[in-house]
Amino acid sequence: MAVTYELIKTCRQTGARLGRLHTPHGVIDTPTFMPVGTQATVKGMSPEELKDLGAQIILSNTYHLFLRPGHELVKEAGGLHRFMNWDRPILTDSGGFQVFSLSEMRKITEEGVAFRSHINGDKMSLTPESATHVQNALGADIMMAFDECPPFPADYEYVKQSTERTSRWAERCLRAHQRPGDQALFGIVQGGMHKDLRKKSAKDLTSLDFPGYSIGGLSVGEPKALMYEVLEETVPLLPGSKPRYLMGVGSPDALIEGSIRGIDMFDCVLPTRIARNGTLMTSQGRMVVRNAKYTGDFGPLDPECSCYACRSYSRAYIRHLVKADEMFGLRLTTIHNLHFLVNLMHEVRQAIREDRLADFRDQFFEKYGMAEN
Ligand code: PRF
Ligand code: ZN
Repeated sequence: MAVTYELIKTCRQTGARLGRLHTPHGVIDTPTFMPVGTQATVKGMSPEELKDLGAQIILSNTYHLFLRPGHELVKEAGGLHRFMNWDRPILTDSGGFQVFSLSEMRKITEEGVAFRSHINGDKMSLTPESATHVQNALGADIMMAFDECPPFPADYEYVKQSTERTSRWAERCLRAHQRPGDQALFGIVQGGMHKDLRKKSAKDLTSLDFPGYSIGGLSVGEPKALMYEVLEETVPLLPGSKPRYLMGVGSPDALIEGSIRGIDMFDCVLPTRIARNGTLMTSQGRMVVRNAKYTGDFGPLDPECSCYACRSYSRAYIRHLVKADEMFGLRLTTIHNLHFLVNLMHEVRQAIREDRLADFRDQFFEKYGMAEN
């Protein structure tokens, strides 16, 4: 078996799950946050730095690696792990989301998606079969079924057609999968914000018996309260013996609220993206280090943080680097934000272990402030 989920315990205060994912490249403690390495690199970070801050798994993208440098080249290099020198677990997304957010002139049919490359305009296509084969060539420990993430808002009839097509695609992905022995293929539940469509999607996918389930189609512009509502309706439809992955969600508040609702895995570009414009996640909430008030501030980014940046450099210095567009500044802010989320999940797991995740949430929000939107 490529990936097995071991449930250690559930939090008596919240029902959140403490577990372990066993993969060919090692164990992942869950709930976990996965840093995003879209183009076979987490922007600015070496694999050693990622390990030092505690990352146990990273995510990469089929869409990007398919377009450049091509999955055949990655396969020739010995697979994605060898190509990028990361020997811990990797998860690849299927391209079913990126093709909709990045490419132009995409056309969706029962067969798959035809689109133009956002890099050079070339005509390309991805189908359930080709997205699966590209991921087989990349060789990640966990791969995703090819899906469509409907926009928000979208009308009911469109979401219904789309969700049913995603179920048919999921079955084709399973049939095309060439390495079930060492790569786990997760199904993706869609259904927009509609309870009955989520139900149908979960039923279709669980009947196909995937080794894990993702929840897609959330964090697409809907209010957070609605996302939590849909989560509460969807998670109970998934088997307790399999891992659950909430795709594209990575704000600190959503990591805690998602864990409370039974999610085991999260990913998001948020920490790395905002780091590159000088925004930090800290125990006291978001902080914009470019702000003039930090000009002569020789304290660390976050007094409660033990990351490399906070141990060694001041707000004043990092502010200077970021304002001067120095690469090292972006590396330090990225290290800090990733450490912050990886460490947050460590604290979430400890709170589950001790049956006090609801208390932890309250304490966290008291300092961090209430979540945006
Ligand atoms: N599908 C896939 N990847 C995703 C999503 C999805 O719905 C989302 C939605 N937030 C993020 N990444 N394949
Ligand atoms: Zn720090």
